[in-house]
Amino acid sequence: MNAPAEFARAVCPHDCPDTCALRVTVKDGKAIKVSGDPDHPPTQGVLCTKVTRYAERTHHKDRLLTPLRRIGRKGEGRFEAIGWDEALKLAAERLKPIAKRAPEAILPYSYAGTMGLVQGESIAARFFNVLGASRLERTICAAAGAAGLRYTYGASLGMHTEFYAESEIILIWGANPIASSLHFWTLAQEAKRRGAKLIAIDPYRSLTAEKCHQHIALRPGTDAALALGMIDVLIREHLIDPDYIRAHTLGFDALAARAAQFPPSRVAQICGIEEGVVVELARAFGSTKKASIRLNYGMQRVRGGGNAVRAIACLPSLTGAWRERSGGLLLSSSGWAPIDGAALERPDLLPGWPTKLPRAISMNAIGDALLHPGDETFGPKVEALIVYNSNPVAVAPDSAKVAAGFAREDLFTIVLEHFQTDTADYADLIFPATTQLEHLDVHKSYGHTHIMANMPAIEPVGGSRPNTDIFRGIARAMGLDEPALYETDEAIASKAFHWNDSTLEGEGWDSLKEAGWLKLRLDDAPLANGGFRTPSGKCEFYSERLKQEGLDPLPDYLPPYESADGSPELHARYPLSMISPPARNFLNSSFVNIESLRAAEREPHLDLHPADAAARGIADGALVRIFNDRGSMQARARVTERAREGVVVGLSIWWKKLSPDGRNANEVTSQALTDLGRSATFYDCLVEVEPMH
Ligand SMILES: Nc1nc2c(c(=O)[nH]1)N[C@H]1C(S)=C(S)[C@@H](COP(=O)(O)OP(=O)(O)OC[C@H]3O[C@@H](n4cnc5c(=O)[nH]c(N)nc54)[C@H](O)[C@@H]3O)O[C@H]1N2
Ligand SMILES: Nc1nc2c(c(=O)[nH]1)N[C@H]1C(S)=C(S)[C@@H](COP(=O)(O)OP(=O)(O)OC[C@H]3O[C@@H](n4cnc5c(=O)[nH]c(N)nc54)[C@H](O)[C@@H]3O)O[C@H]1N2
Ligand code: SF4
Ligand SMILES: [Mo]
Repeated sequence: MNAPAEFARAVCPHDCPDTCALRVTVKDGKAIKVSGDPDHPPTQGVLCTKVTRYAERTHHKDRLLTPLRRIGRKGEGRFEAIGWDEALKLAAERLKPIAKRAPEAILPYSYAGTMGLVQGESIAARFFNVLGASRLERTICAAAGAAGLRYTYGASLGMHTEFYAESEIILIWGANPIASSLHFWTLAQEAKRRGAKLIAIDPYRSLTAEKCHQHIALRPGTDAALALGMIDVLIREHLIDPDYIRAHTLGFDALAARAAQFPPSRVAQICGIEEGVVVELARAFGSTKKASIRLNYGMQRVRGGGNAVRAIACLPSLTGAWRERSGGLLLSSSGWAPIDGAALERPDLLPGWPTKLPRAISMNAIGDALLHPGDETFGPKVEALIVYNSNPVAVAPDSAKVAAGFAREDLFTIVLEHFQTDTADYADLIFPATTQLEHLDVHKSYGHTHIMANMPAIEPVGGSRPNTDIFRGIARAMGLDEPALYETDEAIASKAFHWNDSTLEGEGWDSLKEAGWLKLRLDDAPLANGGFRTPSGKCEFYSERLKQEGLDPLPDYLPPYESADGSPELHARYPLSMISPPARNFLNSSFVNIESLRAAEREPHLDLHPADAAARGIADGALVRIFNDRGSMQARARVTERAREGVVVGLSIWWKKLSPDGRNANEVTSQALTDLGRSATFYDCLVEVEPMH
């Protein structure tokens, strides 16, 4: 007789703003179904298609079940199974002498494979801190926007997603929520039913853009010009809130002068849109205080991404939209939970803390970093690399260099993974990691205001272990005796938050575990009466801090590195801008190996405008080669007006080895960094496309 089915409660660990509450049906020790928790207000019982397949992913036949040692060439993917003791011993033997001689030659590489605070950077960070390893700038995704808001608001302050449902106009700006944040789309739909106007600002007619009332298809990387043009119209047409500006902002006159350089005619030219569209957009936004912007990351992956966020962030402060809880903007609520980062990561364990820290290496230039021979300025050559919660060989830009770096025979690489990814193929040792259904964790969210607890629903599959356990094991095998390395997951989880913070008063780890989630106590309209966290306490249109750093104190439009304006010569050779935003059925490169989801995406496609296709003799359905000086990839052309003229779109991020030519969009993307925040510039990329014969 089979055991009866039971539910366990979990949290979606993926890099998605929605952070859903999950119900896991467990039978005979196996997860057989994962569904959305109907009791969790942000989740409302609904999951995206990807995560309804989480049981399929967890019990997939390709799950890594034992440690593996490489027996083939790097990248070839041939391994043999070994026991845990032997694997940990091998790791320790290689790492110990490097740690002794040149600790900075050891580099962690991780991102948000899991957003969990325990399986993310707790024991891992402590381990690298104790060693004095190089630090990693974790800036692949959100750093430009975060910096833009930090200079303007003092922090990533903003609206609560739930109140978008009450907005009268929503600008969905550089965001594709139907694919990337489904629960926000539900709220936008509710607003629409109540009469709100939805406007998408996106070079591509995404799944979301096609369902909005209006779609403004600007050129990639020109958002700052559009926002400055709106500012100019708002000011000239007196659609601003003088009292809010006087009380809560700094630098209005200087901003007005800057915006005056962006009349609608110039903006139209820069963005490749009609002049009237700029004027109408400003009027629509200025017509009501219940005007909101769902700002997202798609618009900041270009050279001027930080400035663009700064320019857009000025808009609700000019119109006083912040006075309403349904007015303002949201980029991320990630910083609102009172996380105790010092307790989790223990930076005080760093050898030179707090004055002389080990060097930091940008994850966005990992290719160059791995290929660097080492010198005075760079410091020691990277000799050991430990990858967890990330798949850099597929997701990092300028992939040929990344792969060449990973292929270095003298580099010792450890990868902690669920599956044998493109990155794992280059490992010397692979350690099998547990999934969210098998380990304990705690979460904040970057799209809602709940903190959440994830309790294991099943035992670890095969011989897999939680990241924390794997790092404890390596530490023990290296003979490290720092007690913080051996704290239990539950002890770490219990101190992840400042429980005495006003947002969590009266709560604690036990009540979080008991309830599954807790809503932070926050003001409904956090900026209605000011409350910016800049040095001046105001919304800083003009930033003295930027000036002191030798940067422009006012937001400006910086043409993309790779564009007709930014690099005319390059543009003459490679006239098409390529963007590679997420495909609906993948989550970054996660889920690409889940057959049902890959089948839904079919194969790598390239969407291109009929005029661009005709000029190159490319028919719908033809195989094409996309290339620039960095590399090339192949895809199947879809000739469609979804792509605006001059822009090609390759939805991503494919596993290279599951693509017909073993390549993906990052063959052509660059390692250049954004103006603010040193973020990646995935959508600042010129290419040419030709039919394949
Ligand atoms: N299904 C799915 N969901 C995901 C992810 C996934 O891979 N798959 N990834 C997760 C992660 S890590 C992140 S960061 C978020 C990303 O999700 P979003 O923050 O929504 O960002 P993107 O999907 O990168 O881009 C959103 C839209 O911006 C457009 N865009 C590109 N360049 C520009 C530009 O210069 N200006 C403007 N205005 N728009 C531009 C793109 O065409 C795209 O339709 O989604 C998360 N959710
Ligand atoms: N061309 C292009 N490139 C992009 C982007 C783009 O839009 N276009 N988007 C960029 C963005 S926004 C981001 S955030 C990055 C994302 O890049 P990554 O953070 O690398 O995201 P994933 O590709 O999903 O890889 C996460 C890996 O972590 C593993 N993992 C998950 N949970 C655990 C765990 O508990 N333990 C261990 N050990 N492993 C785990 C998963 O199996 C998966 O292979 O990619 C960037 N790259
Ligand atoms: S990926 Fe996002 S929408 Fe899908 S289940 Fe996870 S949190 Fe929810
Ligand atoms: Mo991201």
